[in-house]
Amino acid sequence: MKDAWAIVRKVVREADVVLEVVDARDPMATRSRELERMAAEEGKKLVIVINKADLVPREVLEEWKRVLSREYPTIYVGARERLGTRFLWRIIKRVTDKKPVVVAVVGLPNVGKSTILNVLKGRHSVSTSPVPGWTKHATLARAATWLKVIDTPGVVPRGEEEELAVRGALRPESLEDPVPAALKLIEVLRRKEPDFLKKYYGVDESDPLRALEELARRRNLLKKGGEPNVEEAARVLLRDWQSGELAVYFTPEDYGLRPRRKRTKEAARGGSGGNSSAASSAAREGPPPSS
Ligand SMILES: Nc1nc2c(ncn2[C@@H]2O[C@H](COP(=O)(O)OP(=O)(O)OP(=O)(O)O)[C@@H](O)[C@H]2O)c(=O)[nH]1
Ligand SMILES: [Mg+2]
Repeated sequence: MKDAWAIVRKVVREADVVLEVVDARDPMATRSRELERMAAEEGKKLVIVINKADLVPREVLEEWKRVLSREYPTIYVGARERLGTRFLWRIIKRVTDKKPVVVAVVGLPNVGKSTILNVLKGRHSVSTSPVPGWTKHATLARAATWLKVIDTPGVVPRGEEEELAVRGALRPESLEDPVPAALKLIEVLRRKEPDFLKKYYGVDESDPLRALEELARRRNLLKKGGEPNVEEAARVLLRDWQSGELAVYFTPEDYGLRPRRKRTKEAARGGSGGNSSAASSAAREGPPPSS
């Protein structure tokens, strides 16, 4: 959506606090430096809300919270299941004394902005969907006498199509050819969970393109002549990633970031810590770069 950035800028100007929603499975890749810069330029307080907490273990959420808190106040919630959502209220009150306060909910497509507005509103007020780019307009809701919340359309960061699809920010249908994005997704997810295709689809095939073929065959996605429809298989994969069906996630260490930890036995024994080399090699190979 071309004018999403313009809509978001206007809303950020009207707001006192900006909630930047990111996906818990990969907060680094789904944050937007551009949005963060915009909030700073407009002189607005920004809070990072890590959403979809139900898809990631609590220790990893805590690690992300610690790492991101170095830059912005950060909380994690599972908006759909109403997990930890009382922290939304608390953090808004913590960052501003202003009453009434206007809060803008911003972020990439599909991270759960509209779901968060509904949580604050206390009932279903705006529609939500696993289809990225669902919300097209800014919508204001009064969540309390002192709190107005504005939902915004997801902004698409500049970048390669494949990169965006891997972040769940592009609809697979909108890609002319979804196969390169699916191949990229396979590559990225395999770094984290080498056997995910076997685990989720029963596909045991190391070559990524052949894996898509096998997935097509298993799902009976065939073209007229009977050969596997790899484009459809690619869409299945991208859609499952966007809908949270594939619960693969990344940790700060995958980005070479070290959350401060309590002293572990290993660290006490080994001084510099047992897994620092694993962390730095993960950083070298790198999951999807952040914007
Ligand atoms: N697992 C999980 N899914 C969630 C959570 N919050 C939202 N979702 C799902 O994520 C999808 C996108 O949610 P929306 O609230 O529509 O996301 P959005 O950021 O408003 O998306 P756009 O309007 O496209 O920018 C929907 O299928 C939601 O049900 C959550 O806490 N956990
Ligand atoms: Mg929305």
